[in-house]
Amino acid sequence: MSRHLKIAAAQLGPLNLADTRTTATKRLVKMLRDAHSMGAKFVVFPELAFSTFFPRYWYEDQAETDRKFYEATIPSAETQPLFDEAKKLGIGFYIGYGELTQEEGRTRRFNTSILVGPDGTLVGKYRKIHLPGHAEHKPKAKFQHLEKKYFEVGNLGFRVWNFMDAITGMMICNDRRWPEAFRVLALQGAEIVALGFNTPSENLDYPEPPALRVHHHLITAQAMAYQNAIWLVEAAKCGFEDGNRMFGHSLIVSPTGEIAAKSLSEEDEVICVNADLDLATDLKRTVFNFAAHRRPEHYKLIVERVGAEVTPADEP
Ligand code: CDV
Repeated sequence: MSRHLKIAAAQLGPLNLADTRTTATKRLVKMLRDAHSMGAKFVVFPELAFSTFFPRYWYEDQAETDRKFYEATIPSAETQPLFDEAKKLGIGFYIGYGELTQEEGRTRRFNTSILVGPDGTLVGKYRKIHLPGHAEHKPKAKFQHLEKKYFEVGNLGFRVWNFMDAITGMMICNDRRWPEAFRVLALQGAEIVALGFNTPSENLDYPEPPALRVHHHLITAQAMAYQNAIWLVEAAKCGFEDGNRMFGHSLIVSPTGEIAAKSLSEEDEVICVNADLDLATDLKRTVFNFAAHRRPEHYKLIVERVGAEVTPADEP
């Protein structure tokens, strides 16, 4: 008898600057109930799920951003209803938020996600490691991508937890483009990887066709799921946030690399799959039997070198 877990991705449509945490939380609670009615036991919500995607804006006043966009406590009075409802329904969840914390004697800010168990306990925390974008103001650009200004690089590493009888890891948005991150989770036995994202439909740096951006999102999700024999659950925040479009395409990908469910809208939408956690067994026993086939002695450059350097071999 194979093990199953009903998993949902709860995609959030746009949150505008004027929307409050309370508004966001109401919509998250509504989707939690929708997921429950589909039989879901584990729900994945997006990155930075309680506010608009604020790294697109330049703010001079850090105190203002701290107040508007970061959570000093999770849950807070405004976000508590989500945690209460999940506990009442017996649902475990992943959610992303801007974390404001006092550590090492100073104020620190991270782009964070947590795993909350169906009994309401905090099971795991992840702080985003691959921060895209820039730290400096680009006044001529159509919009900003200031994750390097607003967050520090995560300091908790890529870890997994025993969560709802499945070995589960977390990532956030841009991490999904980095194979190294997936492999580090897979080497710890990950069966599920949960990830929330906010991806602008337009490229800030050059005029890339929006369809190509979706294509890259889909091929990386399918490749990472297959090459690591994991269930991959990715939930978007999307639609037009004060006129700034982000794509949807939330998805659940099986360890065989097949898209088991995908959202159709750029609004609040829940997708759900009864995931067979044992579907990866044959892959892990054969082609992706890491212990039998990996050759880390030939992968040393992966950890020794950060940027690419042209270093041709000097012999045939
Ligand atoms: N929130 C993100 O990390 N977004 C990036 C964009 C900037 C490319 C992403 O990888 O989707």
